[in-house]
Amino acid sequence: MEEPDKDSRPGTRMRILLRQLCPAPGPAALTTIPTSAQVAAVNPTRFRYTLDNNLLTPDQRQFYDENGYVVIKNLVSDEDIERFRDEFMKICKKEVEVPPGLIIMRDVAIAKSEFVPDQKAVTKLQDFQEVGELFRYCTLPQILKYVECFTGPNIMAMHTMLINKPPDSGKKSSRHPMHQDLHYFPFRPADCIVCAWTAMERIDRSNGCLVVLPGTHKSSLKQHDYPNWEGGVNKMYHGVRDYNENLPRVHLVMERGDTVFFHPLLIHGSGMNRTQGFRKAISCHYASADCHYIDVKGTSQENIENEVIEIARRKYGVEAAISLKDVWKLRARLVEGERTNL
Ligand SMILES: O=C(O)CCC(=O)C(=O)O
Repeated sequence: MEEPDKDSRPGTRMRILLRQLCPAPGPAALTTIPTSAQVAAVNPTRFRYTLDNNLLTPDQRQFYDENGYVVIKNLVSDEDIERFRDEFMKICKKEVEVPPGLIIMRDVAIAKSEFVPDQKAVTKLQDFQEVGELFRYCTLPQILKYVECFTGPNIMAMHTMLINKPPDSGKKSSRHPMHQDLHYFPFRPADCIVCAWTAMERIDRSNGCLVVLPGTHKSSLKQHDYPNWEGGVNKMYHGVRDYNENLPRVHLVMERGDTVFFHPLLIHGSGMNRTQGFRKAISCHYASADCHYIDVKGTSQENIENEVIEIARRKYGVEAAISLKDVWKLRARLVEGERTNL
């Protein structure tokens, strides 16, 4: 006999339905806003942002609702982290063949210096969905169990990164400007998207930990641009144009294996790496497969759309019209449940 679909649990279905009806506010939110009667009818729990699969405690759910992030200690084993690190080093040293979709990014301060085939030249690997050894991160059962609390049971891995923050060259370009990840995403609703970010070593203020502005996930998507930094800014590192700089900041000090799950509207960034080591973290943005693509033309996201399409054209030598949705459809991978939409 077929097992009943987890999605058919009334609570789960209702929350997903509610999120389809109720996108995060913002210029690019295109679906209809429910009436208060609809909300009351389909919102049976007191938590807006999480589903219950007996994993997050009520306190953790409350914390996420209020702050937009939750840190889970010691979620990824040393052994797995060593494997990710080994694969990363092999890619840097060109010891393995890499798939065409992988983007290898360099720090602006290093990009123009003499090329050395090791990690010094690489600041970030992006879109590693075809690198099996790294993509294992996105399929780790203990991560997916948490992800399900945010996305429901049909889970897509949408965007993957291994960030290798280099020692700052003195130009402060190792910083990551404060931003909302939703700026990069042409899919909604925002509440069905979550980032898992795992520290691959102890990360604190000395080597550039994540900095978050708690509660900003409740705000709308803001205009992003390249910040006007004297020492240069890395490619695609857009920052929020205006935000209240007086809002309290939290520096997330994390040990190796600790994982933070955060909402795509949470304003966050990371500081300079003042040490001589390369600070590593691995991350994946997940979304419910029930999300839908939106057209970002005419919205604040048009600038990133143009940039991403230009990069994809150059990378694949595509002359024909290619849309942002095409790029994302190519990246996206089902990791659990059914590929219903995305
Ligand atoms: O790992 C970091 O330094 C920040 C990463 C980040 O926020 C991003 O790439 O969106």
